[in-house]
Amino acid sequence: MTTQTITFKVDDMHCPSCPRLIQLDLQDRQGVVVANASLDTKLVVVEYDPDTVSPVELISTIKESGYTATTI
Ligand SMILES: [Cu+2]
Repeated sequence: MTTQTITFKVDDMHCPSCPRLIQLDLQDRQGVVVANASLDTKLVVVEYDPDTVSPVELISTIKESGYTATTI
């Protein structure tokens, strides 16, 4: 499996629960290897298997958690 890494900007993270929730929901998604969200930088870094999940689906997952992700 060759993984890829993508970084999203999520400006509406506002407290320490936000990155935790985003990480947990992403890691529940099939194809996500590692998700790291930072409240300080408002960045979410996701390592994923491009054969299983797409960047658009990752954005949808973050949206389902209640946040808006933009590609940077
Ligand atoms: Cu929060």
